Amino acid sequence: MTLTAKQRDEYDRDGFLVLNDFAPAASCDALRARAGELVHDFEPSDIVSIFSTREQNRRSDDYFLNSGDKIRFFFEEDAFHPDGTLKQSKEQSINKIGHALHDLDPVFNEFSRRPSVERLVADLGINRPLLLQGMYIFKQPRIGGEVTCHQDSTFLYTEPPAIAGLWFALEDATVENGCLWAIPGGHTAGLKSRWLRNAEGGMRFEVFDSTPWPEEKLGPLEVSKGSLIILNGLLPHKSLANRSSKSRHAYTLHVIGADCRYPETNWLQRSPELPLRGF
Ligand SMILES: O=C(O)CCC(=O)C(=O)O
Repeated sequence: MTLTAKQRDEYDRDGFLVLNDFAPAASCDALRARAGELVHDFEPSDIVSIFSTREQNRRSDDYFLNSGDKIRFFFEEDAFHPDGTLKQSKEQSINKIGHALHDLDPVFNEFSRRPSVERLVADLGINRPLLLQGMYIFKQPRIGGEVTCHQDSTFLYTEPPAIAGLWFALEDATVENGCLWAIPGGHTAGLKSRWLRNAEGGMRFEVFDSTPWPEEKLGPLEVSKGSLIILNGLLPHKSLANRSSKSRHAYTLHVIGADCRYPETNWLQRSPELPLRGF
């Protein structure tokens, strides 16, 4: 067992769990170095998709919607001058890389499929796990955008809603540089909305509960490099903009059980050439 009974109880009660020192510093550095190489090799000139970190404004363009089985690069909203040129180097302008890093890149594959991660997922009770989404988040100094309060199950919907998000801190994450915030126990209040594909194209939200988030209940999850935060898919969480001079890199891996129904109307889809895999 990776998790103690107490930790399991804590996860069930709060909807999240922090495991300090889960990933060795050298592994965090290896992921950071690999992300740096991917960005270095990325040619940004023909990419017009700016990833909006305000979820409701997320640009529903093909570049994003077809990235479930690719490695693609999404810019910070504040990365551009009005004339469309980058304010800073591309290395300082990328919001995230997604969404199949764990299947397509050998370094991220190795990290994501380590026995320690596999044991952890088994301890969470996820049967026949499938690694759905692998994403590198930069939270750039000064321009790292806010991620508004949301539940991951809104975007990665399953029936029943059973998904775990593994959020690995590759650098210290503090209030200053935009750490995660979460509502302890907020996962018990049910799913508020679902983001799904329209039959005629594009995306829409289906709203089940339109009451505002009780944001006064959000608490900061400040963690040090190497920590892992496990997030229940129904847990309301967010992160504030990073206006500091420090980046806040993180790698996230979302895992579902193969026994859950994963609708074809979810935005993240795989081509038959790259089916979802477990460990
Ligand atoms: O890393 C962040 O700032 C937010 C990530 C997040 O909430 C998510 O990917 O669901």
